[in-house]
Amino acid sequence: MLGAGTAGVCLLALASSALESRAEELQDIAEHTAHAILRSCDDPWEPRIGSVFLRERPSSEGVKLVDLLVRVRRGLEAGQHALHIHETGECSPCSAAKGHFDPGPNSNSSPDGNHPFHAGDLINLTVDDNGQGNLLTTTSRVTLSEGPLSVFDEDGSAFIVHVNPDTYCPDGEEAGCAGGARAACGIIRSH
Ligand SMILES: [Cu+2]
Repeated sequence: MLGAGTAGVCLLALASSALESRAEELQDIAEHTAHAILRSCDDPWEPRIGSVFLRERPSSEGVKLVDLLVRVRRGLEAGQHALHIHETGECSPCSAAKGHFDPGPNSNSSPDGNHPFHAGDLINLTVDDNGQGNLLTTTSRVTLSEGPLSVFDEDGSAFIVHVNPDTYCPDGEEAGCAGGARAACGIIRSH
């Protein structure tokens, strides 16, 4: 028969192994965070106009989900703005971010050509009359951790906020349907 002391030790061992696995889980999550500082495309010397925080977490099925918290504080006109992950981690100039992030065997990063089917396509960001915009959204199309959908591929990735809203191109290929000119850019950096 086990004494009270042995049971206590067992409980302690259980509790500490649960704690350890929780700590590992948290560390895992913490390893997969990233951020981007958004800067104006018109004036690259303009200080940051906003930021994006990214966090990868597993869904209940173990699918990798990435939460994105976008905050804009100034520099953008009121209204809706297309927001995408673009395929290259370069913002000088904003066109250096190239097309929409779309890895994979059938990759087609053409902004209007394969929209809204790119892996990097997101939803519109709304900016209010005070120039403030906040968006919390989740995507399963990209990952921060290693893998075929990782934004941290050889040449990295960047966020682009566009001047106009994304219409999601319901009529197929149509110039400007993915938001037109580029308003802001931010290189995605891992923590
Ligand atoms: Cu874009």
